[in-house]
Amino acid sequence: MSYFDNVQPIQYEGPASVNPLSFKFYNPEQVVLGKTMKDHLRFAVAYWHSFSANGSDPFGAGTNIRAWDQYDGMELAKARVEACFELLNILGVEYFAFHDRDIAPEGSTLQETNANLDEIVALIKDKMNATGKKLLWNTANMFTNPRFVHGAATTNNAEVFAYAAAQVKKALDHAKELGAENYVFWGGREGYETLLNTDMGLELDNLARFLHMAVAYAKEIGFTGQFLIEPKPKEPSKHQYDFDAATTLSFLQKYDLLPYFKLNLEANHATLAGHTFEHELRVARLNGILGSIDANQGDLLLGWDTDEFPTDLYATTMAMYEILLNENGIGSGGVNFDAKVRRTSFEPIDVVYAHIAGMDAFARGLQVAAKLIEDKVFDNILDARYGSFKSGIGADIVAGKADFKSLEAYALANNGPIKNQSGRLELIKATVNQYLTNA
Ligand code: XLS
Ligand code: NI
Ligand code: NI
Repeated sequence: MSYFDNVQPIQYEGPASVNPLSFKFYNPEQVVLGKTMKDHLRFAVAYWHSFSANGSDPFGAGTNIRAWDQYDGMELAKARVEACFELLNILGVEYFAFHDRDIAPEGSTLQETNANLDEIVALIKDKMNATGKKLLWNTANMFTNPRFVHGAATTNNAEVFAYAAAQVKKALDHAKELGAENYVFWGGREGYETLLNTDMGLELDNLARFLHMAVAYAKEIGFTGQFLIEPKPKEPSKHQYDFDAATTLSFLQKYDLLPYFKLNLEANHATLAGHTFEHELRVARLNGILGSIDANQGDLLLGWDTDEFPTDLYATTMAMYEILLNENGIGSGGVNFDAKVRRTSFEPIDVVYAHIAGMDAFARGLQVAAKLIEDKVFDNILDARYGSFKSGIGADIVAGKADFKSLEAYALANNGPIKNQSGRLELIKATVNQYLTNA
């Protein structure tokens, strides 16, 4: 049976096509800067948004019409696996990502829960073998169940810490079993509501202990996928410890975890933290920890994680620019659609349209970013803007040949007024617009 209206695999038809079930920009085998689009982008479908969510919001019930909802329990879990592989086939997407609790229902004991998981993981493994689809990453959901009310690795309750460890241990076994290329830690409840009852020092030390245990266990079982931390400043926690890329970087450094972790950066989390997505990608890239991305976008008028499908070409261009400049591009990571259809887009076909929209937005962003790089647009801007550090006193500063005394002597000897150059911001923005429309 088909969960997506018997839609046939989507083909590239080019920007002029009026067929809504076609790619306008995503042409998987097209080579851009020496690599196919498919290999640059490594798209992934997120299980939780596309197969587990029902379209509910805090004020209203689910609206999504999904044929798998005729089942429940393990039958529902199995139907979702079918639906997932059907969608991957329709979209020509090679990767998917899931939380443990997305794929199988919890039982009444941890033993039962794990048995449910094992059964579905075996089914997923068969599907992967039959289709060649791959797991970009898996993760443990340690935020939905009420036991995590005070956190998981940063809880005040040691029993919860132990339970969380057991959960991640199992998730790592499954990561290994399915050949996951990464494993993600997103700490939705790893934060606090008020310092009045919080031992921040202990909580952060415990988080580091927990992550070191994960590193040790992965080594023990021979799981070689990349560990990723996904920063987010808030929601559901009021203050989340992995606030943004820079905060997470300093945490990793302090606790000697930097060799084992990179970041999974999400567009909407960046904006919640008061940054652009490209800011987060730049911070990660400059520090060698850009691992993967969760592709979505927020809404400027809303202050929460709306997880909309990414359609803003300006944003996807700037994101792809950072990824193209990253050593080895997105590497073992990918462009994971951590995005959901709006509550008003409740038909199954909307899930297909939404992914096409996101894939085309990233493909177009890739094309424009590649052209900006080929034409050295930003290189030229930076060369001109920072030219003062190429010769004279600037070159001495960069070479480490200057100190306060030599700089004071220089400043005293140059009595004329200092001249600055225009930043030419409007001209630069107009140039980017030209590339967006013509590249
Ligand atoms: C929530 C996060 C979550 C992670 C995986 O805001 O984006 O979905 O990607 O736990
Ligand atoms: Ni995410
Ligand atoms: Ni998110």
